[in-house]
Amino acid sequence: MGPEAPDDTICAVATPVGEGGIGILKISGAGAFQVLQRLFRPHKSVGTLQSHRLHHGWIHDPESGQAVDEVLVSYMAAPHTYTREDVVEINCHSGYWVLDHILQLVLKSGVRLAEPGEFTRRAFLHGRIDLSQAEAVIEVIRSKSHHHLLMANRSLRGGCRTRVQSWRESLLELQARLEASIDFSDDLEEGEASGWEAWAESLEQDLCRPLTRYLEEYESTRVLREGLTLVLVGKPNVGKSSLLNVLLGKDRAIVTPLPGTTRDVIEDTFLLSGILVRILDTAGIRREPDEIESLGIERTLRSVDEADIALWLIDRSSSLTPEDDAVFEALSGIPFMILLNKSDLSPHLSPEDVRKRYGGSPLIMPLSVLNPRDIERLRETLADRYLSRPLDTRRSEFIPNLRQKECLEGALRALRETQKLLASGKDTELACLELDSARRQLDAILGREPDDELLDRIFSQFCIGK
Ligand SMILES: Nc1nc2c(ncn2[C@@H]2O[C@H](COP(=O)(O)OP(=O)(O)OP(=O)(O)O)[C@@H](O)[C@H]2O)c(=O)[nH]1
Ligand SMILES: [Mg+2]
Repeated sequence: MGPEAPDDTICAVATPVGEGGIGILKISGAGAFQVLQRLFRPHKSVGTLQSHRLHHGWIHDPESGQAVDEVLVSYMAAPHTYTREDVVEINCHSGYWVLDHILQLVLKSGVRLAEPGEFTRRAFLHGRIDLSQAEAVIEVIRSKSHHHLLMANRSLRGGCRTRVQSWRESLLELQARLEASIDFSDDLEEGEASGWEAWAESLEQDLCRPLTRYLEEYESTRVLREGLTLVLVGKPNVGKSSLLNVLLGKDRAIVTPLPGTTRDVIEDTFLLSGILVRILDTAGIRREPDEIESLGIERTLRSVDEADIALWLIDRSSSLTPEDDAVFEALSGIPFMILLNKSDLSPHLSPEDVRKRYGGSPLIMPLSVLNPRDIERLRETLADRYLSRPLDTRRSEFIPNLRQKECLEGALRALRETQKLLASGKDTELACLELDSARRQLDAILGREPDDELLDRIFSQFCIGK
C-alpha cells in the first residue's frame, strides 16, 4: 500500500517573494472554500461564488473588519483542479507585507502552511498525475532552454507514462505466457518458429531493445537537460576573450593586445540551436607565468576538467611555441576542436602544420573572430558535431531522468537475467520472478507503489507553493 491521500487543507504563497504586479496565494483542501467565504467580500454581491470563474473584490480581516487588499479570486471545485481537491487562488498585489498579511489570515482560519511541492504531491496522491509527470513539473520550472522545455513537456503530457505502461503490458503478457507454460517444445515442422523462439524474440524486440535505446538516449541527451559546457583555451593573446564576446553578443570580457589580460575564469551562457551552452573563458596558458597568472592557469586546468568540450585557439599569424604544446598536454582526456584564429592576418600556420605537430584526429577550423561569417560557421559546426544527436531524440516519447534511468537499468538487468535462466535449462519459475522484478522497476518510474522516503526525496526539490 502506498501513502494515503491527505485530508487537511494547505496554503502557500505561489509566487516569488518581493515587489511585483501580482502575488498569488493558493489554498487546497476541503476547507478552502470556507476560508474564502470568511475572508473575501465580492465587489458585487453575486450570490454563491461560481466555480472556475474569477471574482473581483476585497480581502478583509474578519476580526478588525479592515480591508487588506483588492483582489481577484478564483474558486475551483474538486475534482477538476491541480490537486483534485477544492482549490482557491487569491491574486493580490505582490508586496512582502500584503502577501504575508493575507497568508496569516488564511493560516488563522485553520489552514496549514504547505510543504515544498505539496500541491503537486497531492495531485500525485489523488492520482491525477503519475510520478514521472510530477518530476516533469520540476523540469518545466527549471528548464533553461527551448529543448529542455519541450522535453519536460513531453513527460508532463504523459509521454513517459504511455511508453512505460506499454512496456509493462508487454511484460505482463510475456509473463502470463510463460506462467501458462505454453508449448515451448521444439517438436515442430522444419522452418517453423517454436513457441519458445517467438517468446524469446518478443522479449528481445518489445522490451530489451527499446529499453536499451532509451538508456542510450539518457547519455546522449544529457546536454538537453544540463546544457553543454564549452571551455576556451589557448596560450595568451590568441583571441579567447574576443571569441567569448562575439559568441555572447556582448562585451563580457576585457580584450587587449597585451598577453595575459584574462586572469580568472569568466563564465556566461548563450543558446545554440535552442540548447543552453555554458562557456568558460580562461587565462592563457604559458610556460613561465607570474604568481597571479599561475593561479589563473590552475583555474584554467580545473575548467578544462569540468567542460564537455574545449575550443583550443591558436594564433595562426605567428608560429607554434612550447606554450601551444602545454595547452595540448592540458587537453588530454577531453574532446576538443582547434580554431586557427586571426586568419584575416597573413598566415604563418596552415592546418597541416598543426596536424603534423598534434596528430590528425581533432577538427581544425581556420577562422577570424572578427569575421561574422566565420562565427556563424563555427556555431553551425558546433551544433552539428555536438548537438545533432541529442536533438535527434525529438521523436522519443520521453527522455529519462537519472532516477528513471536507474529504474530502466534495473529492469533491463532483470530481463537479461530472465534470458539467461531460460537459455540454460528454462527454469520458468525463477524467470518469472525476474520478470516480476523488472515489472516492479517499471512501476517505480510511475510511482505505482511509492514509499514516503522516495516521495520526500522528489517533492523536496520543489519550491513552496507548487
Ligand atoms: N586581427 C585579428 N585580431 C584578433 C582576432 N582575435 C583577437 N584579436 C586581437 O588579439 C588581441 C588579444 O585578444 P584577446 O581576446 O584579449 O585574447 P586572449 O586569448 O583572451 O588573451 P589573454 O586573455 O591574454 O589570454 C586583441 O587585440 C584582439 O583584438 C582576429 O581574429 N584577428
Ligand atoms: Mg582573455
